[in-house]
Amino acid sequence: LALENELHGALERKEIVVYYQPIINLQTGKMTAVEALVRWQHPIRGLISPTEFIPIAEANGLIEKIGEWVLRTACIQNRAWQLAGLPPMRMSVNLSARQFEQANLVELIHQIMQESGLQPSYLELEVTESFLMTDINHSTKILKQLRELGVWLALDDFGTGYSSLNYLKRFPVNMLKIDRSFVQDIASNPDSAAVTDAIIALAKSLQLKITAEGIEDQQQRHYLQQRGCHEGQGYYFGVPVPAEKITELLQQKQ
Ligand code: G
Ligand code: G
Ligand code: MN
Ligand code: NA
Repeated sequence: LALENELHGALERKEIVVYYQPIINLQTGKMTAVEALVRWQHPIRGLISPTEFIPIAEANGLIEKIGEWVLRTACIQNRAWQLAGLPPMRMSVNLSARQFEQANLVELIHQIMQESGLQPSYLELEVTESFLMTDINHSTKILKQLRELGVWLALDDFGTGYSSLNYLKRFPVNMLKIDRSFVQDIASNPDSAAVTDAIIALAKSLQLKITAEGIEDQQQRHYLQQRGCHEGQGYYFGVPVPAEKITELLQQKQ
Protein backbone atom coordinates (compact mmCIF):
# COMPACT_ATOMS: atom_id res chain seq x y z
CA LEU A 1 0.00 0.00 0.00
CA ALA A 2 2.89 2.37 0.78
CA LEU A 3 4.25 1.75 -2.70
CA GLU A 4 0.86 2.44 -4.23
CA ASN A 5 0.56 5.77 -2.40
CA GLU A 6 4.02 6.82 -3.49
CA LEU A 7 3.31 5.90 -7.11
CA HIS A 8 0.69 8.67 -7.23
CA GLY A 9 3.17 11.55 -7.28
CA ALA A 10 6.02 9.66 -8.94
CA LEU A 11 5.58 11.16 -12.43
CA GLU A 12 5.41 14.71 -11.06
CA ARG A 13 8.49 14.09 -8.92
CA LYS A 14 10.22 12.90 -12.10
CA GLU A 15 10.98 9.51 -10.57
CA ILE A 16 9.61 7.58 -13.55
CA VAL A 17 12.28 7.13 -16.21
CA VAL A 18 12.55 5.33 -19.52
CA TYR A 19 15.43 2.98 -20.34
CA TYR A 20 16.11 1.72 -23.86
CA GLN A 21 17.32 -1.70 -24.96
CA PRO A 22 18.99 -2.18 -28.38
CA ILE A 23 17.33 -4.40 -31.01
CA ILE A 24 19.78 -5.64 -33.63
CA ASN A 25 19.37 -6.75 -37.25
CA LEU A 26 20.88 -10.25 -37.05
CA GLN A 27 22.18 -10.13 -40.63
CA THR A 28 23.95 -6.76 -40.50
CA GLY A 29 24.63 -6.47 -36.76
CA LYS A 30 23.27 -2.91 -36.84
CA MET A 31 20.90 -1.45 -34.25
CA THR A 32 17.55 -1.08 -36.01
CA ALA A 33 15.29 -0.36 -33.05
CA VAL A 34 15.18 0.10 -29.30
CA GLU A 35 12.55 -1.05 -26.83
CA ALA A 36 11.41 1.53 -24.28
CA LEU A 37 11.29 -0.04 -20.81
CA VAL A 38 9.95 2.06 -17.96
CA ARG A 39 11.57 2.15 -14.49
CA TRP A 40 10.76 3.81 -11.21
CA GLN A 41 13.79 5.51 -9.73
CA HIS A 42 12.66 5.43 -6.12
CA PRO A 43 14.55 7.79 -3.75
CA ILE A 44 14.97 5.08 -1.11
CA ARG A 45 14.34 1.72 -2.75
CA GLY A 46 16.38 2.44 -5.86
CA LEU A 47 15.37 1.25 -9.32
CA ILE A 48 12.02 -0.55 -9.19
CA SER A 49 11.12 -2.94 -12.03
CA PRO A 50 7.91 -2.45 -14.03
CA THR A 51 6.92 -6.00 -13.07
CA GLU A 52 6.43 -4.55 -9.57
CA PHE A 53 4.66 -1.26 -10.27
CA ILE A 54 2.86 -1.75 -13.61
CA PRO A 55 0.37 -4.19 -12.02
CA ILE A 56 -0.30 -1.61 -9.28
CA ALA A 57 -0.74 1.12 -11.90
CA GLU A 58 -3.07 -1.14 -13.89
CA ALA A 59 -5.20 -1.79 -10.85
CA ASN A 60 -5.57 1.84 -9.75
CA GLY A 61 -5.81 3.42 -13.21
CA LEU A 62 -2.50 5.32 -13.08
CA ILE A 63 -1.32 3.23 -16.03
CA GLU A 64 -3.13 5.54 -18.47
CA LYS A 65 -1.11 8.55 -17.32
CA ILE A 66 2.16 6.63 -17.04
CA GLY A 67 1.61 4.89 -20.37
CA GLU A 68 0.89 8.19 -22.13
CA TRP A 69 4.01 9.72 -20.60
CA VAL A 70 6.18 6.78 -21.70
CA LEU A 71 4.81 6.97 -25.26
CA ARG A 72 5.40 10.72 -25.49
CA THR A 73 8.87 10.53 -23.93
CA ALA A 74 9.94 7.67 -26.20
CA CYS A 75 8.66 9.35 -29.38
CA ILE A 76 10.26 12.69 -28.52
CA GLN A 77 13.52 10.86 -27.77
CA ASN A 78 13.46 9.00 -31.06
CA ARG A 79 12.80 12.21 -32.97
CA ALA A 80 15.67 13.91 -31.08
CA TRP A 81 18.08 11.14 -32.22
CA GLN A 82 16.93 11.65 -35.80
CA LEU A 83 17.29 15.44 -35.60
CA ALA A 84 20.82 14.92 -34.27
CA GLY A 85 21.59 13.12 -37.53
CA LEU A 86 21.88 9.64 -36.02
CA PRO A 87 20.79 6.59 -38.04
CA PRO A 88 16.98 6.31 -37.83
CA MET A 89 15.56 3.48 -35.72
CA ARG A 90 12.15 2.21 -34.68
CA MET A 91 11.05 2.93 -31.14
CA SER A 92 9.15 0.04 -29.62
CA VAL A 93 6.74 0.77 -26.75
CA ASN A 94 4.79 -1.74 -24.63
CA LEU A 95 1.06 -1.17 -24.26
CA SER A 96 -0.89 -2.56 -21.34
CA ALA A 97 -4.36 -4.07 -21.51
CA ARG A 98 -5.85 -1.12 -19.72
CA GLN A 99 -4.41 1.39 -22.24
CA PHE A 100 -5.89 -0.69 -25.00
CA GLU A 101 -9.33 -0.22 -23.47
CA GLN A 102 -8.82 3.54 -23.27
CA ALA A 103 -11.36 5.23 -25.54
CA ASN A 104 -8.94 7.74 -27.05
CA LEU A 105 -5.87 5.52 -27.59
CA VAL A 106 -5.74 5.88 -31.38
CA GLU A 107 -6.33 9.63 -31.20
CA LEU A 108 -3.69 9.95 -28.48
CA ILE A 109 -1.08 8.16 -30.56
CA HIS A 110 -1.93 10.26 -33.60
CA GLN A 111 -1.55 13.38 -31.45
CA ILE A 112 1.82 12.25 -30.08
CA MET A 113 3.05 11.66 -33.64
CA GLN A 114 2.09 15.22 -34.57
CA GLU A 115 3.54 16.69 -31.42
CA SER A 116 6.86 14.88 -31.62
CA GLY A 117 7.21 15.10 -35.40
CA LEU A 118 8.04 11.38 -35.48
CA GLN A 119 6.88 9.51 -38.55
CA PRO A 120 4.53 6.64 -37.55
CA SER A 121 6.76 4.10 -39.33
CA TYR A 122 9.37 4.75 -36.62
CA LEU A 123 7.00 3.71 -33.84
CA GLU A 124 6.24 0.10 -32.91
CA LEU A 125 3.63 -0.87 -30.35
CA GLU A 126 3.95 -4.15 -28.45
CA VAL A 127 0.82 -5.95 -27.36
CA THR A 128 0.37 -9.39 -25.85
CA GLU A 129 -1.87 -12.08 -27.17
CA SER A 130 -3.53 -12.70 -23.83
CA PHE A 131 -4.94 -9.20 -23.55
CA LEU A 132 -6.02 -9.10 -27.18
CA MET A 133 -7.98 -12.28 -26.53
CA THR A 134 -10.10 -10.75 -23.78
CA ASP A 135 -12.17 -8.89 -26.41
CA ILE A 136 -11.24 -10.05 -29.88
CA ASN A 137 -13.60 -7.78 -31.81
CA HIS A 138 -12.55 -4.65 -29.96
CA SER A 139 -8.87 -5.62 -30.25
CA THR A 140 -9.11 -6.23 -33.98
CA LYS A 141 -10.82 -2.88 -34.50
CA ILE A 142 -8.20 -0.92 -32.54
CA LEU A 143 -5.31 -2.77 -34.17
CA LYS A 144 -6.72 -1.93 -37.61
CA GLN A 145 -6.98 1.75 -36.71
CA LEU A 146 -3.44 1.76 -35.39
CA ARG A 147 -2.17 0.07 -38.57
CA GLU A 148 -3.95 2.74 -40.60
CA LEU A 149 -1.93 5.36 -38.72
CA GLY A 150 1.16 3.61 -40.08
CA VAL A 151 2.72 2.36 -36.84
CA TRP A 152 4.20 -1.14 -36.51
CA LEU A 153 2.39 -3.67 -34.35
CA ALA A 154 4.20 -6.49 -32.60
CA LEU A 155 2.87 -9.47 -30.66
CA ASP A 156 5.08 -9.60 -27.57
CA ASP A 157 6.00 -12.72 -25.55
CA PHE A 158 4.82 -14.83 -28.46
CA GLY A 159 4.39 -18.51 -27.71
CA THR A 160 3.48 -18.07 -24.05
CA GLY A 161 -0.17 -17.05 -24.41
CA TYR A 162 -3.12 -18.82 -25.91
CA SER A 163 -1.24 -19.22 -29.17
CA SER A 164 -4.55 -19.09 -30.92
CA LEU A 165 -3.24 -19.46 -34.42
CA ASN A 166 -6.74 -18.95 -35.68
CA TYR A 167 -6.75 -15.36 -34.42
CA LEU A 168 -3.19 -14.63 -35.40
CA LYS A 169 -4.28 -14.18 -38.99
CA ARG A 170 -7.15 -11.93 -37.90
CA PHE A 171 -5.05 -9.57 -35.83
CA PRO A 172 -3.45 -7.09 -38.23
CA VAL A 173 0.01 -7.20 -36.62
CA ASN A 174 3.25 -7.14 -38.59
CA MET A 175 5.75 -8.57 -36.15
CA LEU A 176 6.17 -11.41 -33.67
CA LYS A 177 8.53 -11.32 -30.72
CA ILE A 178 9.60 -14.84 -29.69
CA ASP A 179 9.48 -15.06 -25.93
CA ARG A 180 12.82 -15.35 -24.19
CA SER A 181 11.81 -18.59 -22.45
CA PHE A 182 12.28 -20.40 -25.80
CA VAL A 183 15.49 -18.60 -26.68
CA GLN A 184 17.06 -19.30 -23.29
CA ASP A 185 17.54 -23.04 -23.74
CA ILE A 186 17.57 -23.23 -27.53
CA ALA A 187 20.92 -25.07 -27.48
CA SER A 188 20.10 -27.53 -24.70
CA ASN A 189 16.42 -28.27 -25.14
CA PRO A 190 15.27 -29.74 -28.48
CA ASP A 191 11.67 -28.82 -27.65
CA SER A 192 12.53 -25.13 -27.31
CA ALA A 193 14.46 -25.29 -30.57
CA ALA A 194 11.51 -26.97 -32.29
CA VAL A 195 9.04 -24.38 -30.99
CA THR A 196 11.34 -21.58 -32.09
CA ASP A 197 11.71 -23.11 -35.57
CA ALA A 198 7.93 -23.44 -35.82
CA ILE A 199 7.34 -19.82 -34.77
CA ILE A 200 9.86 -18.60 -37.36
CA ALA A 201 8.22 -20.73 -40.08
CA LEU A 202 4.78 -19.46 -39.07
CA ALA A 203 5.95 -15.83 -39.12
CA LYS A 204 7.44 -16.31 -42.57
CA SER A 205 4.32 -17.85 -44.04
CA LEU A 206 2.21 -15.02 -42.61
CA GLN A 207 4.81 -12.50 -43.81
CA LEU A 208 5.49 -11.19 -40.34
CA LYS A 209 8.83 -9.82 -39.21
CA ILE A 210 10.35 -11.70 -36.32
CA THR A 211 12.38 -10.56 -33.31
CA ALA A 212 13.91 -12.99 -30.81
CA GLU A 213 14.05 -11.77 -27.22
CA GLY A 214 16.45 -12.69 -24.46
CA ILE A 215 19.53 -13.53 -26.56
CA GLU A 216 22.34 -13.95 -24.06
CA ASP A 217 25.14 -15.64 -25.99
CA GLN A 218 26.75 -16.09 -29.39
CA GLN A 219 25.38 -19.62 -29.77
CA GLN A 220 21.76 -18.42 -29.47
CA ARG A 221 22.44 -15.52 -31.82
CA HIS A 222 24.01 -17.85 -34.38
CA TYR A 223 21.13 -20.34 -34.19
CA LEU A 224 18.50 -17.65 -34.73
CA GLN A 225 20.41 -15.95 -37.52
CA GLN A 226 20.82 -19.28 -39.34
CA ARG A 227 17.07 -19.87 -39.07
CA GLY A 228 16.34 -16.51 -40.70
CA CYS A 229 15.11 -14.63 -37.66
CA HIS A 230 15.29 -10.93 -38.60
CA GLU A 231 16.11 -9.22 -35.34
CA GLY A 232 17.42 -9.99 -31.89
CA GLN A 233 17.35 -8.39 -28.49
CA GLY A 234 18.98 -9.42 -25.22
CA TYR A 235 21.86 -8.99 -22.81
CA TYR A 236 24.28 -10.32 -25.46
CA PHE A 237 23.70 -7.10 -27.43
CA GLY A 238 22.99 -4.82 -24.48
CA VAL A 239 20.93 -4.35 -21.33
CA PRO A 240 18.32 -1.58 -21.08
CA VAL A 241 20.14 1.76 -20.54
CA PRO A 242 19.32 5.48 -20.23
CA ALA A 243 18.96 7.46 -23.50
CA GLU A 244 22.45 9.00 -23.25
CA LYS A 245 24.04 5.56 -23.47
CA ILE A 246 22.14 4.81 -26.68
CA THR A 247 23.27 8.18 -28.07
CA GLU A 248 26.90 7.18 -27.36
CA LEU A 249 26.42 3.80 -29.01
CA LEU A 250 24.91 5.40 -32.12
CA GLN A 251 27.69 7.97 -32.33
CA GLN A 252 30.41 5.31 -32.04
CA LYS A 253 28.87 3.32 -34.86
CA GLN A 254 28.73 6.22 -37.31
O1 G B 1 12.12 -3.79 -18.21
P1 G B 1 11.85 -5.18 -17.75
O2 G B 1 12.70 -6.06 -18.54
O3 G B 1 12.05 -5.40 -16.28
O4 G B 1 10.29 -5.31 -18.05
C1 G B 1 9.46 -6.13 -17.31
C2 G B 1 8.06 -6.12 -17.88
O5 G B 1 7.50 -4.82 -17.81
C3 G B 1 7.99 -6.57 -19.31
O6 G B 1 6.90 -7.47 -19.42
C4 G B 1 7.68 -5.32 -20.06
O7 G B 1 6.89 -5.57 -21.20
C5 G B 1 6.92 -4.49 -19.03
N1 G B 1 7.09 -3.07 -19.32
C6 G B 1 8.23 -2.37 -19.39
N2 G B 1 7.99 -1.08 -19.72
C7 G B 1 6.66 -0.96 -19.87
C8 G B 1 5.78 0.13 -20.21
O8 G B 1 6.18 1.25 -20.48
N3 G B 1 4.44 -0.16 -20.24
C9 G B 1 3.95 -1.39 -19.97
N4 G B 1 2.63 -1.56 -20.03
N5 G B 1 4.74 -2.43 -19.65
C10 G B 1 6.08 -2.23 -19.60
O1 G C 1 7.67 -8.68 -21.68
P1 G C 1 8.76 -7.95 -22.40
O2 G C 1 9.29 -8.75 -23.54
O3 G C 1 8.42 -6.58 -22.79
O4 G C 1 9.94 -7.85 -21.37
C1 G C 1 11.19 -7.44 -21.63
C2 G C 1 11.94 -7.85 -20.37
O5 G C 1 13.00 -8.74 -20.66
C3 G C 1 12.53 -6.68 -19.65
O6 G C 1 12.32 -6.92 -18.29
C4 G C 1 14.02 -6.81 -19.98
O7 G C 1 14.82 -6.19 -18.99
C5 G C 1 14.18 -8.32 -20.02
N1 G C 1 15.30 -8.76 -20.82
C6 G C 1 15.80 -8.20 -21.92
N2 G C 1 16.84 -8.92 -22.42
C7 G C 1 17.00 -9.97 -21.60
C8 G C 1 17.92 -11.08 -21.59
O8 G C 1 18.80 -11.24 -22.43
N3 G C 1 17.77 -11.97 -20.56
C9 G C 1 16.80 -11.84 -19.62
N4 G C 1 16.74 -12.77 -18.67
N5 G C 1 15.92 -10.82 -19.60
C10 G C 1 16.02 -9.89 -20.58
MN1 MN D 1 8.16 -6.05 -24.76
NA1 NA E 1 8.47 -10.32 -24.31
